[in-house]
Amino acid sequence: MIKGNFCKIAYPIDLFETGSMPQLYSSVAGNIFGMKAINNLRLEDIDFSEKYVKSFKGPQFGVNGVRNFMNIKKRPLTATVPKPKVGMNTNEYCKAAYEIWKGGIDIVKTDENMTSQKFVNFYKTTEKILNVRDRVEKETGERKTFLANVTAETNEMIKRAKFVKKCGGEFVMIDILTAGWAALQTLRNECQDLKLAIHAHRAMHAAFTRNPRHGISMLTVAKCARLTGVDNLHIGTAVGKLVSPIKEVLGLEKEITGEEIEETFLTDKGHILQQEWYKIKPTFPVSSGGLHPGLVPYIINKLGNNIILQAGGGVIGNPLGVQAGATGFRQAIDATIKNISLKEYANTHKELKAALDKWGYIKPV
Ligand code: CAP
Ligand code: MG
Repeated sequence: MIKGNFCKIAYPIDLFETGSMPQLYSSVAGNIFGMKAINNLRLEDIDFSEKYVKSFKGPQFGVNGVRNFMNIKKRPLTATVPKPKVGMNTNEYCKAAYEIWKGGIDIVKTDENMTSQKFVNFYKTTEKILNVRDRVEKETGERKTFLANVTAETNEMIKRAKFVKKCGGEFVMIDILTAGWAALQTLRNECQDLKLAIHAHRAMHAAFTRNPRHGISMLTVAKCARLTGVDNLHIGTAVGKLVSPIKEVLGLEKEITGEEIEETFLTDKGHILQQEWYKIKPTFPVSSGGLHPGLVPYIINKLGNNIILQAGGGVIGNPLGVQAGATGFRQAIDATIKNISLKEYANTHKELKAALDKWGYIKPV
């Protein structure tokens, strides 16, 4: 079907090797992008057939599974990446993590480019931080978790995932696009046996998702990530520091959490195809990138409670310190859920007040 600048192409299933994400991309997003005959081309979406969907694992835990092991029933989950992104040594990193958890955040996340540099060896840091985690859980009586970034050459990545399990972790994190689909599939298979959940960071996506006239949409990436089996996926904020239009963010949320997606192709709601997800579990949407407490009400009002809210600089940069920063971020979520304005809540919550005095309600431009 061709309509204006859009066309829909149907391929027979036998042209594809089921259960192979790399083969799909080599087929539908391969040489065609380099053809001299075209100036611009954009892959907006793919509608997967039942047979194809069922040839992938999907998330092992999904939204409910993660909520269950974190013992958090309804509110959004909270996460913080210690900043600066790289440069802190293991002790400095663990100290920040202690304060983040202690201040009321559920998840400490690794930054996408912190893997195993010489100042922050993966094995040493993972062992130490999960001990810290155990201590904070005892002190607070709350479940806490660590997203250990295992991104590396594939065999090394699997070794790191096994180590996370050995140290008592629940999660591995992977930069799905820089590691590649095959590496993600291998990790997903391994995590089945290890019973580990997967947090997917999308670093590099904007290199090919950002140009509306050329490349591959984030929707396509997100569908493939859910199909392959990531439990958490970054979807943007609409108000943060990174390009993420609200229409796209809402479309991504719907696609990775829904059971049956209605077609909005060729409408102003976005070029989304119908999709039946069969028994593939929903992936937890992560909203992140330039967030601080003042932006929390906007995001919860738009995306609802079934999200993971991540603030790095917006927690660490609190004038009262890291622990207070974590507390202030939680207070912004508590206030929003209770339907109390941040301004009013800040009268009796000094950590939130300090954050609002610093950042107000500013949306990064
Ligand atoms: C956020 C973040 C994430 C981005 C990625 C960063 O930190 O850790 O990598 O969210 O973008 O390094 O920028 P801050 P996206 O909270 O300090 O901004 O979520 O859109 O994939
Ligand atoms: Mg980051």
